Amino acid sequence: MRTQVGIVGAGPAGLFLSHLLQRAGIDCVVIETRSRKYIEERVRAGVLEQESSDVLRQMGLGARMDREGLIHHGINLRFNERLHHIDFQDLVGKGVMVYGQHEVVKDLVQARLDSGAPLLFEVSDVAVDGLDTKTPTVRFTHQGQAQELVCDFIAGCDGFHGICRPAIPEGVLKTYERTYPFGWLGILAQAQPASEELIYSNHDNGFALLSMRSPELGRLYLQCDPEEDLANWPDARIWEELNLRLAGGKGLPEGPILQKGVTQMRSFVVEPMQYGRLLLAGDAAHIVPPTGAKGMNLAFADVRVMARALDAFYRDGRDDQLAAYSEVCLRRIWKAQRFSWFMTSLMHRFPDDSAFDRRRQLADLDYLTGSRAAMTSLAENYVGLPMEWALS
Ligand code: RFL
Ligand code: PHB
Repeated sequence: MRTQVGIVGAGPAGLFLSHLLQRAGIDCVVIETRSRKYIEERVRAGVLEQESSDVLRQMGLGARMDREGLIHHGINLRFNERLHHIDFQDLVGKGVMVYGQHEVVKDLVQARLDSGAPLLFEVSDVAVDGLDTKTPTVRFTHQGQAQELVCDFIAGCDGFHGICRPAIPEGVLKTYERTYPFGWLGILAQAQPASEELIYSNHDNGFALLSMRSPELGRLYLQCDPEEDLANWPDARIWEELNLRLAGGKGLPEGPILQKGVTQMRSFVVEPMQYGRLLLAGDAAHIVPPTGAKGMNLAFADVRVMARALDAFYRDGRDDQLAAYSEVCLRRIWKAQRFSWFMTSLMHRFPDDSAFDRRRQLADLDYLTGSRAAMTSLAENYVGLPMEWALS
């Protein structure tokens, strides 16, 4: 098999890239180790920056999002038993779209299959080689047949645990990493969300977040131990703790819990995000803790920069944008890393905090919610910083 761009991974990065390339008239093949059902049911992120939803809409991929997604004009921060609203619309004239990542994935998969373009599920034994040649190759097994996909470029969109990043020779990448002494216990519940907009709560018992997937379906999170055993969290304890941290102990509408899981918190970046003709994007190159709601948006931003650079290569024979791919992406990625770290540090209880640290954290929140300048900065970051397309 021969293609222009071999895309490894059908998460938000790989799927969205396939649409951007198709629109530019560039051939690509997407391969995915999991089944279609699995990726369409994997509950993860829920917030699209304004520009992420705008670009989906412009590409003709936003019809269901516009019907079923929820536009939010702000968020709430809760601490010292009080709720403070941050009005993005008033502060920066923008908002965000609350629409599940798995719904985005479903829409992108359906549109790709409808177009008849190749998207292969349940492949195995995936390997990449020839990365520093003009014909990098993806090898894999599909329906029992060994396949060789010869490409001009490979897009490594295979997430944090993928095979593309480890295929880069040792010594090329520099890794920046921070782990946090807590995780998130996330639930999906058949329960009406108690608030129209998200609530991020800093409580003495730890962080909690109220989000949603629809007016009937709540998505809620509790700060927990990173190695937390779910057996310690029967449904009644989850609701009790959510009630305490989000609503002062009472009044949170409850309902059957449909899914439960624990997520580790990590900040991670590799530099550069490219080697020869392999370009990494999304979680394959960087991870943010979810408190800033940036992961899926960063994946989209990376592949927008990549698609532009590939378009310049095929259309005008220019490779300067490809050469600058990593550097251009990383400037914005580091700002999103900073924001995600800031939100994480602001909202969680750290086990080794002194009484001084705790008072300082609450003063940070008090300052933030009392200062229009500070709220504007938060709003500007949360709705999404402008795209950067070139080095300046
Ligand atoms: P993905 O989604 O991990 O997709 C990678 C795909 O590659 C496949 N794969 C392979 N395919 C072929 N060959 C191989 N060898 C392969 N190895 C792996 C995998 O099966 C998978 O399908 O990465 P991508 O596309 O970079 O997208 C990144 C996002 O998924 C991630 O950043 C977000 O989910 C993070 N995130 C959030 N992001 C936001 O923008 N807003 C949010 O509100 C938000 N909340 C969250 C989050 C992530 C969370 N969890 C569960 C980590 C909340 C949570 C709780
Ligand atoms: C979600 O809805 O899953 C969600 C929302 C905001 C976050 C993280 C996750 O910061």
